Amino acid sequence: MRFKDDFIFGGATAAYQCEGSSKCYGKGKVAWDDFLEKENRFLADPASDFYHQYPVDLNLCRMFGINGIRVSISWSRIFPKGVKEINQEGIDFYHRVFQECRKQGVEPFVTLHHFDTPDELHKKGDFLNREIIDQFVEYAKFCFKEYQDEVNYWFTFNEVWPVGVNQYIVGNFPPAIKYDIEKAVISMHNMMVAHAKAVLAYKKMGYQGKIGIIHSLETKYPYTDCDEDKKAAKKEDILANQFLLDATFLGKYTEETMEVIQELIAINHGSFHIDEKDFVYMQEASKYNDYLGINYYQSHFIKAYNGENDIYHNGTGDKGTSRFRLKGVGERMFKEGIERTDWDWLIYPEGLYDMIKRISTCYPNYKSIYITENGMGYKDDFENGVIMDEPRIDYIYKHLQWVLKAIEEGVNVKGYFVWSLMDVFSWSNGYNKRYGLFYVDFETQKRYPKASAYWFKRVASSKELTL
Ligand code: BGP
Repeated sequence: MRFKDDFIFGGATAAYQCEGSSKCYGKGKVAWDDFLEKENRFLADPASDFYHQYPVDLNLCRMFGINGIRVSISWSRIFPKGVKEINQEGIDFYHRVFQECRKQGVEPFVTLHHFDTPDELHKKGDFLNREIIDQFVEYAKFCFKEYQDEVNYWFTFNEVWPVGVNQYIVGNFPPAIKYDIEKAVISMHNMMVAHAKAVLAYKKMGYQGKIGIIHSLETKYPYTDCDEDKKAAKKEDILANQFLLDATFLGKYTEETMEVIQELIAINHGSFHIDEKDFVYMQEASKYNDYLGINYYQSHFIKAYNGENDIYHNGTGDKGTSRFRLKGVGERMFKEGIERTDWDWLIYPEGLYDMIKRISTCYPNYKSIYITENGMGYKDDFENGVIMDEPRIDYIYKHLQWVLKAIEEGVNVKGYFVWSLMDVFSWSNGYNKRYGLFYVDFETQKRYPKASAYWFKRVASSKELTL
C-alpha cells in the first residue's frame, strides 16, 4: 500500500476562510461581509490571520512533509469592485505567498473563485447575471498573466453545486434564497460557461501550467432497493453531480440529464433555457481540463419524497437536527450502521472510491484526478497544547485506503489535500467546527500540531499508508 513518489500530500485552505483582514489592505467587500454581520453569529475576522501568518503555515507544511497547498485568490483583493481598478496591495500579497511557497518547497494549487464573489457583482445577481461570465474571465486572465512564473496549477471554481444549492435551495449562503431549483441550475450552468471560457483563455495564452475545476461530489445511494428510492437517488445525483460532470467532460448535457433537470425545475414552477452558443465553448473546453478536483466528505442515502420542500441546515453541531427533503427529488436519510459527524455528515469512505471509479468509467477523457478536499469537522479537545484527534486520523486513513484501491485499479489520482491545513472558519458553522491538521488558537493565532499532523507526516514522508 504505497503512493508514488510524486504524489501530492497537501493541505487545503480558502482565502475568505483563513486570511482575515477582510476589510483592510484595499480589499473590496464580498457578499459574506454583510451577511455574517446581519446573522450575528461569527465573522470572517480574524479567521486564521493567514494574511500575516502565511510564512508560519508554509513553514509548518515543510516541517510536516506537506508538499502542496491549496490557496484561493480573493477576487475582491485584486479587483475591489470585481472589474476595472486593481488593488496593488492585494496583487503583491499573493506574490509574497507564492514566493514563500517556493522557498518552503510547497507547490501552490490556486483556485480563482472559492465562494467569494465581489459584493458589487453579487448585488447585480452573482452568477445569475450573465455579465459576470466575461467579468470572471477577465479576472482569470489577469491572474494567469500576473502569476505565470509562480503558479503551475490552477482551478477555476471551487464547488459549483454547493454555490447553487447553498445560495438558492438551502439558503445558508448569501443571498439566502430557499427552494429555488431554477436559480440553482442557472447559476451552475453560468459558472460552467465561465469555467469553459477561462480554460480556453488559459490554453490560448500558451501557458505551460495546468488547469481544471473542483466539484464537490457526494455519492447518492438509494435508501432501500425499491424502485422509487432508486429513482430518487438518481435524480439527486443528476442535479448535484451528473449535470456538472457532463458539462465538464462532455461540454453538453446528455438527454437523461436534461430530462431530469427540466422535470425538477417544472415541479418547482421554473424554466431553464440554454443559449446554444454556450455549448460551443463548453465542448471545446472539455478537451482541455488537465485534471478534476474532487472534494468529498460524505455520501447520501436517498428515499423517495413527494411532500413539500423542507430543509434544515445543522450549522451548530447539534447531532440529529438536519433535514433535507426536496420536492420531487427525495429525502436524505440517516442509516443504521453508518456513523456521522456532529453536523450529521455521513462517514462513508467507500463513496469516494465509487465516485472516482465512476468518473474513470463514465468520463474516460478525465486525464487525472486530485482529491482536493477531504477531512473531518470535529470539536477538538485542547489539553495544554495537546490535541488527540484520533477520529480525524481514522477518517483520513480510511478515505486514503479507498483512494489507494482506485489507484491500484488504474485510476490516475495524483494527490490528496486534507481539508483543512490549519483550522479555519467554516462558512455556515463558524469556529467550533474544526478541520485542521494544525490547531489554531484564534485569539493568539498560535498554531499547535494535532496528533493527525504527526500521523500525516509519517504517511507523507514514507508514502506508506499505515495507522
Ligand atoms: C467545502 C468547502 C470548504 C469547506 C468545507 C467544509 O464545501 O469547499 O470551503 O468549508 O466544505 O465545509 P464546512 O465548513 O461547511 O463544514
